[in-house]
Amino acid sequence: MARLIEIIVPDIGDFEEVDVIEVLVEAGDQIAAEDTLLTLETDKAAMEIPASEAGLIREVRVAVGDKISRGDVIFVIEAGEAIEESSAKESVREMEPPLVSTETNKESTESPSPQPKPGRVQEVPKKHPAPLDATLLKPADLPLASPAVRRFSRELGVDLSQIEGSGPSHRILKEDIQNQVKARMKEKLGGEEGCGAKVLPWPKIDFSRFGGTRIEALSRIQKLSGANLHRNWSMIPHVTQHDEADITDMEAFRKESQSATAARGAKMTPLVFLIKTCVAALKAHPRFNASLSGDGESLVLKSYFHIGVAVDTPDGLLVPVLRDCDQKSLIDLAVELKDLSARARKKRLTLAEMEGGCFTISSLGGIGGTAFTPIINAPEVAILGVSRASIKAVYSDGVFIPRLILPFSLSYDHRVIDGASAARFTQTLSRLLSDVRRLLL
Ligand code: CAO
Repeated sequence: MARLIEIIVPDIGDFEEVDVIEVLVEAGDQIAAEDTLLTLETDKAAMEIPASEAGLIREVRVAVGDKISRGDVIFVIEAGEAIEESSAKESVREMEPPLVSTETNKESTESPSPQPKPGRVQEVPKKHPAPLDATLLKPADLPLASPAVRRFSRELGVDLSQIEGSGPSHRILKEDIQNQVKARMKEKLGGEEGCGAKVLPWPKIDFSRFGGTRIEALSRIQKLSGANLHRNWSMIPHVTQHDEADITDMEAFRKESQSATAARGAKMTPLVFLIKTCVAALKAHPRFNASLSGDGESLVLKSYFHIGVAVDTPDGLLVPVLRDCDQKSLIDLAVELKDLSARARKKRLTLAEMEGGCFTISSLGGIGGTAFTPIINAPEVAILGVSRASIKAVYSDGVFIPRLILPFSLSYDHRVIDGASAARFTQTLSRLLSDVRRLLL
């Protein structure tokens, strides 16, 4: 059984003409007991006014900026059975029966009020229960600021809860709001310190204006690796050190070892030697076999040697990891590489086979090119890009001799590795590749 009840401002102490700074409900809202209806503000404090009964808001007779005093009607609510049971209180004004009728309701206020449903609204009895109880008034959980400052923040759309006040007891001052707005604008423009550099929105272009087009969706792997590459490229300060190695002797040995490798169904490629060489270089330069801690405060140095190898698949790039490469022979590694790359291309790798890497090798040597800048595979701190070996004339003892030269490029995280260390690392690689017997030492 529903009843219409006018909610009036209770005794809020010695205050008259108090500012309404927030109205949190509107006509048609269903409210529960103790839901905050509005926030008032005096010169000294802000107060929330909660409902003491559940019901349906039929009329809102107050708006932000209004000044209200004790006895002013602020809401009309339609309460249910529960209301009848509670005791009558003086903060509820008796309503005349016409207010119950729809027509009278319409005239009584400009704010739209939901039509009472036939049969739901009853005649109003002489005394009403109180939906608003002055004892429920509570200080609003608002940051300390004067009404003028609050008004100013509302005008500029600044959320006071985001501001640390610089006044006494962290009171928010007008200057704090101005500084917040300035900081936000600077942020949007890229900041003064960024020389005005800002990230422009991605260009939206209708390419069909210039000729025929066709849409091809990215594969799931491309999307996943794209997101990783984007993060790594934009978050890691990359530097790439280019170097080369004379692999003439290594190439002779590689060819010699081919039949033994073939006997196990695999192929001995320069990449297999590179895996072993990288392990030796990581042992000599432990900072390359490390990861930055999440907070960037320390390095996690690893004493295991798991090498990731970038594999080009029809669906995108995958990086299976060969574990404990320090404990495996060249032929073992060749066999494992063949298996992992074949399964990568058939989408048969498990997640476990793609994690735990210490260092990655990306070899484009089978395809071509003289140098490139590989992107570090976070949380690793370096990656080796390998290009195609070719015969070059090398000046030695007064003559030019033909040698097979392998170009490679080391990208490293400059937060962890400095340039001199990177040059030393690539020189170690170069020395080892030039004389692979050293790997046995
Ligand atoms: N210089 C000259 N020849 C090279 C070479 C090099 N650096 N590296 C490989 N070769 C030769 C091999 O010896 C092989 O020769 P044969 O056909 O005469 O035997 C041929 O090139 C093809 O090698 P491969 O590609 O089959 O084998 P691999 O061990 O070198 O590489 C794999 C295996 C899986 C890494 C490779 O197939 C692959 O997918 N590479 C692409 C990686 C990639 O896309 N990286 C870019 C990522 S973005 O950073």
